[in-house]
Amino acid sequence: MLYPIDTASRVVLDLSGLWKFTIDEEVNEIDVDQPLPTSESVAVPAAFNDQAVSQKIREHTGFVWYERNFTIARALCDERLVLRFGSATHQAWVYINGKLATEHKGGFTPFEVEINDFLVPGVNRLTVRLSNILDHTTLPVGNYSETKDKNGKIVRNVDENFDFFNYAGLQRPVKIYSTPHNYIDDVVIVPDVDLQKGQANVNVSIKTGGLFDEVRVTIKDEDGNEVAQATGTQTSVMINDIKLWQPLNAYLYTAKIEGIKNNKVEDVYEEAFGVRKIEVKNGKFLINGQSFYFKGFGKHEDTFIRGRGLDEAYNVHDLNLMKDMGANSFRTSHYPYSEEMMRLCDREGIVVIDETPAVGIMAAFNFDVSILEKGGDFNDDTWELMNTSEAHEQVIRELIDRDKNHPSVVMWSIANEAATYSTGSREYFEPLFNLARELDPQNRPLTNVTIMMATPKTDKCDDLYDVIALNRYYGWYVKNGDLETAEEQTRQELLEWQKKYPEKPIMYTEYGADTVAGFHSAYGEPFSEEFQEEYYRMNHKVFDEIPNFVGEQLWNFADFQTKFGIMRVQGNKKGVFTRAREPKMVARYLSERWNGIPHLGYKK
Ligand code: GCB
Repeated sequence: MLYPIDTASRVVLDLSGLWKFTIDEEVNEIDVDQPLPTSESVAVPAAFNDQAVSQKIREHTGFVWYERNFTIARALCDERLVLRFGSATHQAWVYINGKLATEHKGGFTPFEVEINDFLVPGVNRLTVRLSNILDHTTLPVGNYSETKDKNGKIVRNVDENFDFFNYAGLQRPVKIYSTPHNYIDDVVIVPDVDLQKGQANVNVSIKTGGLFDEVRVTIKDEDGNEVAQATGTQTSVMINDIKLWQPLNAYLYTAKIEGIKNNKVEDVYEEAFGVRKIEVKNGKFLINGQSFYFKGFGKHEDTFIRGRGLDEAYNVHDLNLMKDMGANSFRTSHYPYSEEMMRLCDREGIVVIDETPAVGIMAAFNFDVSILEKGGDFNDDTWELMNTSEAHEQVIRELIDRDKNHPSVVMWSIANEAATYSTGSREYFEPLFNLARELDPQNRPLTNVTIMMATPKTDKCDDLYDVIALNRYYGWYVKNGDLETAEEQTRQELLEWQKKYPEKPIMYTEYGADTVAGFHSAYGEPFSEEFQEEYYRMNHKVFDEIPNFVGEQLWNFADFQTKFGIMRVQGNKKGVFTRAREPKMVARYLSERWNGIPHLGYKK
């Protein structure tokens, strides 16, 4: 799906700003033919939860309503008009002037609908009903229950099967864009790079709506100079003397696509792309033929007041903090991030592991590896309880469709910490891995980010992963505070993986320790800033001994909000930065380490 941009043939109207808002108490039915009966305001894009200063609203589970009016200028009325949501969390029903225009399930991917037939002259009313319910059919997974209060009213409850706050609402931009009635619908760009010759054969496939006599593709360099041209909807162009997209040294070409009818350019769209080659071989992760070492973070879209709402100032600031520390990459833990962030990463040369919202596919959360050590088949009911295949398939389709052209995306993460050690996991995952391989036009590597219980002995799906990605908490959830034993356990497990799969690169996608900013300890006690640093030093010592260990993405970039629970005080404190992005003590050590490790060619 194309990102909406202004071009010579397209206009984008941004519906960000203040909308009307109400939670649905499910007492009186909301009549979509009437204006929403509320005087509450909410800002879009942002989660609704923290805006209201009301516990009832913040913790509301069920349905909420958004509404605003819009007017289409006369000059655009004859164009094709498309209403597009960057996301709507987690399920949306969209009404225009009281008529249902579209529905969408899944809270982190865009969707759109042509609205011409719904419009009236003058002021139009856009109403959105949203659900933030998560259950065993959705991604992420929630444990859903319903009770009745003393008046017989339904009380809905979601116990999140994951460790982040269930922010919801219209958290990404809502836009209307125009196109001519003959239009460019999608563009797929696949650069086939010959590193020796310094050339790339760039395959460009274009999907159109309506009819063109001809479709023209012009490739421009960063200075706007034309470097190649071709015609056709399935075409390829050769670029000589290529400038590669490199980590932290991005170069973006632009494909200008023109749909021509009666010798007139009717529609124009421009898509930026990078020329780069990703390979996994001999235990290495290669970018442009050189071994890449991942240095960075698991993150969250999580800021004060906005929740998971898009904040481009935070995005720019976060990437600048990363660059300052010598980091080069992050994972979109635990859901697809905004398109604006993906475009920024393309521009900045930040390397991204792009993750689906498949988190919580596990019946019982546990870090206790010992229960598996008895051998034999292990069944924790996950694959009987969970019914997420359909949602998983849908989101793999939508994510790859959305992000397929981004040079920053170097690998897909199919899930975070699913019960891949449990009987039934293989039957669940194999078709999903096959689907992702079939769908990605750039054939990127795939991984599943594994929980501690998925070891070389117990993981039933590990042969499907191109890269072994490990979330490990030796010294924190296991052997808390005992870094000596943790070091041994870390070493032993990494060596076991390397032995089992000598050709697969191994990386950490999570490791960390909750740390209260300002808490110090002469004894390196857990939760102190000293412990956080010692914990990372221990891990890094082991990483550097393992030849096929190709990356360290720690948990987490910043402290973030979670649900309440005895394990969390004002959220998860594993940040290297506080939620306000102030560095904890460990940031200096990490900065020294990472600035000393080259992005490419560290472990040859
Ligand atoms: C994990 C999860 C992550 C949690 C983290 C923690 O394994 O993937 O979502 O936040 O552990 O801090 O417990």
